[in-house]
Amino acid sequence: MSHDDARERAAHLVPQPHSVVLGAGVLRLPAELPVRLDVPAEERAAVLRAITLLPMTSKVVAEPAGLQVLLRAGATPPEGFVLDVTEAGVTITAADRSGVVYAVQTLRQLLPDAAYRQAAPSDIRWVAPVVRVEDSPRFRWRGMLLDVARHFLPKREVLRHLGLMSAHKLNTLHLHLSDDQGWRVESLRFPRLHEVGSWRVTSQVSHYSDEVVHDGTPHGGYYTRDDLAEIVAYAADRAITVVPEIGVPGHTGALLAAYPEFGSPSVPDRAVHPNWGVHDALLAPSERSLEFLRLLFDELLPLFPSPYVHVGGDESVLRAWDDDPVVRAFADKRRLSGSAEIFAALMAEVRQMLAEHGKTPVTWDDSFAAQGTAADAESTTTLVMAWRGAEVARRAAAAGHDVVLSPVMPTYFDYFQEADPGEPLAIGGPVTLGDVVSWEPIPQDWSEDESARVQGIQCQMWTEFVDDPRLVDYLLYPRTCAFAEIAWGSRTQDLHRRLPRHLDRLAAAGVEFRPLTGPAPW
Ligand code: TNX
Repeated sequence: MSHDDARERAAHLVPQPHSVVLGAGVLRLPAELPVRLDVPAEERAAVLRAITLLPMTSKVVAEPAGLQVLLRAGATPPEGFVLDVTEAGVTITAADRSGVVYAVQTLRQLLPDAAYRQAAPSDIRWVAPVVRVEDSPRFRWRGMLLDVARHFLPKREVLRHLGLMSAHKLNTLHLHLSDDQGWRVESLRFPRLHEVGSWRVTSQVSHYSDEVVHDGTPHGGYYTRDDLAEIVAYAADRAITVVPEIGVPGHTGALLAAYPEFGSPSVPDRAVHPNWGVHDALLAPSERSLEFLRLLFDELLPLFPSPYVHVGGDESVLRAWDDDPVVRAFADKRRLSGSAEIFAALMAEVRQMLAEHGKTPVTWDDSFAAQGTAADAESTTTLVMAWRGAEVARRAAAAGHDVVLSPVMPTYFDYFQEADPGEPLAIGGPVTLGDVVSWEPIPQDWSEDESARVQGIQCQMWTEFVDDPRLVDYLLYPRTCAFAEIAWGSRTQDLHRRLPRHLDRLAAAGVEFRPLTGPAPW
């Protein structure tokens, strides 16, 4: 019975590995797993923390053991692994720490679903099938955006999503920390950012009309510096990089509610915006606001070891600059004419600030497109995140930018999952599970050079309409399972066969995914 179950689990892995060779028999793992490490000294602690992702406890031993980990440069492709389960024990071979994490996550899927619970019944038998799995990812950026600005997500939820991302072999969390509707990072230097910028009156905009209903209940929250350090460390243990987004010059309503002096005076609204949509709030480039940004980045960037920092650049309504004397002075000094040149100059200044911290900037594709001919060659150091489709992505790639593909269709998971009146209110769509499953991110007519610019793909969890953490689960899963297969580059197209069994794992983990049978009532 348990033999069949164990073998069946090897046929229901998500994402589907490149090679799964099933042998005969099973391995029963003890409640306390003897572990032998053949890893460089400086990696030992991290590898041991990766092993704690397994449900049983472990003890390090010197001799051939239940689990052997071999970490050696070049042993596999980057982030890849070989997981060899025999009747005698498990051997993990990897070239880097991420590979070890993914081997451990794969082994966890080979165990009973209770491996996904916080605690398992004490009489459980941890049985894995005899199998050899060889695997490595297609894309190096396998991202998920969490918009914690529109609706704050408590730290515990962010940590939980990091755990789920890692289980699906996603490796980049794009934390959308600032927007018109909220600022979510503590600042010691500019405390009004979190004191003022993190609170607003909640609102809900009906999807079917423009009626705005303010319910008058304040909504807010922010992460302290210690919270962020914890999030970053928790992510690192799961092979995930946290890329922070502090966006300029648009989407700065919360920042400007806290520090109006850095905005253009013609935009009168100085509150943290209670409703959705593209707003006029606009940071005004001036020597003073550049100094503010410099000090802000000096304070915040050291919290994030990520080589990338996202600086927005999207949906910036530039008309507020037209008659702003402060912006005029900034432009005159640099001999700039027109808002496109001013925009490009501001983004170049920001790029320079990031460079001083050794960071590579990321912007939305609007920023690439808006800069037009004003862009200098050096601007191609910016990674372009293309949300408006393949055409703009291709132009960015052809211009020499690295790109991450995050097109609305099918990576905006804030959209309805089906055109079904029973679905909870969402922002648009639908983006169906099938749309995600059948997505090929790079169109066939792209040249080799253009394709090589694609660093990876990203799914988006915007939260304008998502005021309950349960709804985040519902919208992310199961679409994220399909997304993870595309990001990983699984070659099979039979997710529909494997998904029901995989959702049992997520159920054990307490994920409130959308049932395959249709909408759950809310
Ligand atoms: C567009 S993607 C946006 C977000 C919204 C999202 C809603 C991008 C650069 N801008 O600000 O949250 O649509 O689906």
